[in-house]
Amino acid sequence: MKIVTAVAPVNIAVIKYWGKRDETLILPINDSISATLSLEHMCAKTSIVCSPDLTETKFWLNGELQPTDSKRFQNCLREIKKLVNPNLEYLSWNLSICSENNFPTAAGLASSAAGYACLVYALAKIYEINGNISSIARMGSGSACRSIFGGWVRWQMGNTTDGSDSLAVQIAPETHWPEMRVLVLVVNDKTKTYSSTSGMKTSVETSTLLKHRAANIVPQRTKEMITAIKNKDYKTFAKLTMQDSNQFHAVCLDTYPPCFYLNDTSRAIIELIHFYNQNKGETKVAYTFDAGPNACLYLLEKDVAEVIAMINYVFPPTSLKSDYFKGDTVPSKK
Ligand code: 2P0
Repeated sequence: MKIVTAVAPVNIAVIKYWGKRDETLILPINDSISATLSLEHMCAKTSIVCSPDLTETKFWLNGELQPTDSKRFQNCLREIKKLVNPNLEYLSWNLSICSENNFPTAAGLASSAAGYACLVYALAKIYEINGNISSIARMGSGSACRSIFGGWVRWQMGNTTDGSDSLAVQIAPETHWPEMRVLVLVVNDKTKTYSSTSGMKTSVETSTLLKHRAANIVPQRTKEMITAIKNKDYKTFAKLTMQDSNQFHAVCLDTYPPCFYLNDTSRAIIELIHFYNQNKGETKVAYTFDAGPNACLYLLEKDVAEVIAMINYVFPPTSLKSDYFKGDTVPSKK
């Protein structure tokens, strides 16, 4: 019998992935960049048992049995098995896979990113595979390829049709910008109304803004973001992060029918951050929102206490779930 347990944190994109050119292989229409959070807070944890005594492969997520015939799960398993030494005696044994998230699942908090990164990493450990497994994690969920690495990570869209060059690379390690922090403000921890997968499919089919973004905006913005991260240039990093979040949500509005991920509280947070930065006379906080109303704030350690105090003042604990406020360090340990 073989047993492996792995942990993978979520990643929060500062240049957003939105739109696929290949739905099956999960190939994106643009590059994206994110930071992987540290292991203490928002993580998926996956344990895998591989044994000749198991009569079938089973997969539990947060205590609920999941179908193992899903295309994404099967694609990951198949691609991992392609890399396994065919003489490995336990290659044909069944698996018992148990995965848990320590934060709300499918609430627009990158749970599938952590989940598939963790699953693929644990499978690679069980089968003793080395090398860049991010392109396999990508087949589980696009953003999962970025959680394979700690620190600052770029998902290169690649240009092949087989997806072999669509993988994640580390821009800078977790030690690079130790003052950086992420605050996650949970506005709503319910499952989101429109899944990212179907939302981005409709965007690709209907949004002309998305085409303009992928062709004319993201390539240059990606270069500028990499330079800002490498130089630890917070002001430029923050502006690009907020602009990219806003353009992603503009694409969601340009989608027909539109996807509304932000709510009134999200918009109030955006206004508050701009008001705060303006009053401080410099950029202190950057917001970014994924496919849900929850805000992720990137800021430097020295500003965390004042920003938390301000948020608690403007949004008293009854309006935001303050018990979910997380102070997290990025970049992280892997
Ligand atoms: C991102 N998001 O870059 C963007 C920003 C949501 C908004 O990656 O269909 O769950 O599994 O590839 O990875 C969410 O997309 O979608 C996402 P699939 P995924 O973080």
